[in-house]
Amino acid sequence: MLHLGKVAAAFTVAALLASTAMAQTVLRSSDTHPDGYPTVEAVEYFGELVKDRTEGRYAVEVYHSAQLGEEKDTIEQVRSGVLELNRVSMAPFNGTVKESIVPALPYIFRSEEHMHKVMDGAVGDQIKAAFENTGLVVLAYYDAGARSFYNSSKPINTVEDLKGMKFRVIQSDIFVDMVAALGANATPMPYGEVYSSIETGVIDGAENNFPSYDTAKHFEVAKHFSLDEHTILPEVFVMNKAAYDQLTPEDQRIFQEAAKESVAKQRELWAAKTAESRKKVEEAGAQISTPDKQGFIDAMEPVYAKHVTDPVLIKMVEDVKAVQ
Ligand code: GTR
Repeated sequence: MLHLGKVAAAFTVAALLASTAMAQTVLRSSDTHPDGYPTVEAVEYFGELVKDRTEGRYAVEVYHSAQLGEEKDTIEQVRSGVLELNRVSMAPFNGTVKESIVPALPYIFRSEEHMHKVMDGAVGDQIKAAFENTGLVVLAYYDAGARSFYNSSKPINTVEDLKGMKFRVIQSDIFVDMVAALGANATPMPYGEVYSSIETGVIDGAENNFPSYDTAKHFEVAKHFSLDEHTILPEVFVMNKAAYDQLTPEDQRIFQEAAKESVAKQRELWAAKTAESRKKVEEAGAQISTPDKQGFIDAMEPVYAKHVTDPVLIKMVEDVKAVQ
């Protein structure tokens, strides 16, 4: 008995020593997209860099495929600290972080390069500062390309063609008003409900980029894709502020540096995935039309008139336009 007790005690001590040596804080991160999607890979890459550079004191686990819930719910989780990290679109923040409205405005960016310059510069920093007031630290902005409309019934070549149609939009008033300004009807709903809603005819279609259209399989139920590219809205990778504030200054530097390197990685992955997805959906029968964007741009005036009234936002819109 005595002997066994000693063995057990020795085991316990050994286990304790081992766990102290490896003391590791695991940070959980959510993503609505499946494994292998550029945002999932970018956060995993961030996690590897952090693990390496903190000698294993921190590790990141990515819960992809909406395992922890739809974006709106996981945003609440990361704000309250149930989750430490989260990768989501900027749009669901439009109602809580007013500065996040600016990159969500239709046709605000002339191109993806323009968006990169803006988000990497002073306007991007201004948006980051605004997020801190809601208990979140923005670690990175990632690419989400341009969003365009797709539907199950017909090709869209002009604004007229959209009249009376019903589209799912991401949960943001800017998107609801944008669709209304085009003469169509918007239904905000979680991403995970879009496929079946199109399939059952509850909506005619939705709007998104090629990688989402592909990986969420929306192309199977909505084969008409109209490349109107109304929004070039970046993604955001955030950390709960209380969790971030607990890091030592040196660890914060490691996290920031790793996040920055993950942005470069994500941009490469994004470009490749966009081309791959476009090819795949075309081969599967998606019909891509390229409308003249001017009519769409002209129709957006009421969206700006309604949402860009605050002097801070008016100035930000001017600043964005001034970026060459
Ligand atoms: C995607 C984005 C997701 C999600 C989705 C949606 O482009 O990457 O984070 O917001 O759109 O439309 O809900």
